[in-house]
Amino acid sequence: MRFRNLSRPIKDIVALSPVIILSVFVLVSLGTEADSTPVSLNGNLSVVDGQVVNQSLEPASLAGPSLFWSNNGWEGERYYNSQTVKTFKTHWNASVIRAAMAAQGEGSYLTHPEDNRRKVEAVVDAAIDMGLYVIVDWHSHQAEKNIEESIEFFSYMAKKYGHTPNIIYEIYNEPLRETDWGSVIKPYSEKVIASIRALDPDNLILVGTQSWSQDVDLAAENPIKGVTNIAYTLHFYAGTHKLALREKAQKALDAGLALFVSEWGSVNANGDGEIDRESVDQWLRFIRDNQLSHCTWSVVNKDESSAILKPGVASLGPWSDSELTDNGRYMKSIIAGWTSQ
Ligand code: IDC
Repeated sequence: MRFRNLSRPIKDIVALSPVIILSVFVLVSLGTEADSTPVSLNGNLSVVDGQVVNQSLEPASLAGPSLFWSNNGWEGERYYNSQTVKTFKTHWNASVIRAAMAAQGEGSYLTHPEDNRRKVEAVVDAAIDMGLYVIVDWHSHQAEKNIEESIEFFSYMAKKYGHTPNIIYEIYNEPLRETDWGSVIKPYSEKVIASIRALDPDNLILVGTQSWSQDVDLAAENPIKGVTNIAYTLHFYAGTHKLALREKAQKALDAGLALFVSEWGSVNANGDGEIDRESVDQWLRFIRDNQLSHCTWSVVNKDESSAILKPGVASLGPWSDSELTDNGRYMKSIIAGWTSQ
């Protein structure tokens, strides 16, 4: 009745307003759905009571691939770009990607810092653009020998990317078996962590553990104190590492350590050999039960069974299943089926 004095077009609009409001609501929610990314859903990661959690303090369980060593001239460097990140986001449903920046060997950061850093930055920029978490990993087995370079690299990354929720620092891929946790790895880690924390107060930092990131029990007995949002890396290769390593990991979890599986393989520890599906199943159950995150080795077309691409595959993705190795198809099914929370 009150509409009687309004002109006809206005009356039509008023009469249709519930429909208009509903349509706008549907469009906005569709838009939000389409725009949602692992990072928009989970936000800042932190560590609470030995668990990596998202912004709502729910356990965050990410899954994705690890790139191969980034050395100049090695097989893996060509995957350090946005096309690769896009492929993993769009076709593999990955929530995280790991850049294994070579800090050892020919053509690594030690001799070619800018080249290697630029490759990592291309991956980080793409991950930020697409809403993925990204691990920047100091891929070395002897990081304590080059602590100055490590501090230089992580300070640069923290300054440039520390304000984003995306970045995760992995400060030491895999110390060797004889590299002592208490007297070598822990002091190295404390110094690198301090340099990151001076520029980035809160993003997640992953700390490598003795014996190729397996002796998490040693770290649990003597953990790093006085810094927040630290998790320790647990690496396994399903063909080689089985129940004994899970028992060690369980001990560390029981002691309150937060763990992060930043690298694992379905094959043997040398990156080659048969896929061990039974062992992978047991490991994935462990990861699921403890709501850990994981990245699988590796994005490369090298002739080894842990490579996800067949030798000779030149494209940077998206890849057809026939371009993937057996391990590649297997890892795709695992990652694509994982949900981040
Ligand atoms: C391996 C690669 C292999 C390369 C070798 C060089 O698969 O092609 O020749 O590095 O050292 C790790 C390491 C990772 C290894 C991988 C398989 O983090 O760098 O990659 N692995 O051996 N830890 C356990 C296994």
